[in-house]
Amino acid sequence: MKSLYRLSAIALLLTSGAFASFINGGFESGDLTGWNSLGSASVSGPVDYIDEGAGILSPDSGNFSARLISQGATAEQIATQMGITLEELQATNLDPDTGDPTTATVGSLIWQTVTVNAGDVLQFRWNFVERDYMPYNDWAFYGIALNGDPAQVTTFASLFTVGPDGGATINGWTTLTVNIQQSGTYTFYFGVVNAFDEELDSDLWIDGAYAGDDPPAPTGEIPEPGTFVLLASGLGLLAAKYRSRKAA
Ligand SMILES: [Ca+2]
Ligand SMILES: [Ca+2]
Ligand SMILES: [Ca+2]
Repeated sequence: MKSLYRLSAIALLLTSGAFASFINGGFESGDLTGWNSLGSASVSGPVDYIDEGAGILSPDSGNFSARLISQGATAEQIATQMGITLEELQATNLDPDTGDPTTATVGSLIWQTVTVNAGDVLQFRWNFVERDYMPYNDWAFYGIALNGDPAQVTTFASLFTVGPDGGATINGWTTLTVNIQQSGTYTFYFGVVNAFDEELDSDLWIDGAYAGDDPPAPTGEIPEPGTFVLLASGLGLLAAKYRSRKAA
């Protein structure tokens, strides 16, 4: 009886095309197995940024991390993949002086669809390497889409905060945790884009992607930046959208 139940549970997972946690969330297959990608996204061992004055960056755990370079796909392709407009993507990174959205040119994106229960968390380790200077405010973001809806996109690293002056800066490995308040099939996106031009690329490294109720304890010296509560604000946004549509 138990095995029958298990079999039907597996069949259900196979039909929905989503799994209860990330496949290859630590990228230790040495490739992007389980992930989809757009642009210059791959899996990497240590990278030498010494020529740019930033040092060597090594994978957070194991031998590999995902390395996304802000090249290869247009910002429009990236926004469309997440179900949002280019303008909405650009509005996730406001100019620190003027408050205007930042023009995005090219970048890369990875994503995976996972079934998540209420009370679970999305957790991942990120490391942003900025290799430009202001006003070329390259940025990294994650997106969360529930049941195929447009993604709610949040910027978690920008050149302005990591290293606004000339030369490259490695932010350091950091944990980001998101509380999931509603059960469903989620697509989680991680991306990085160039701002204004396509000259000096910034990189986003991702490792340890986890979705479930027992996340590994954060490691490293940098404290986690806080826990983001998703759907409360997401639903608020949706409601606001419907309201404005009705008014228009
Ligand atoms: Ca790894
Ligand atoms: Ca810089
Ligand atoms: Ca750049």
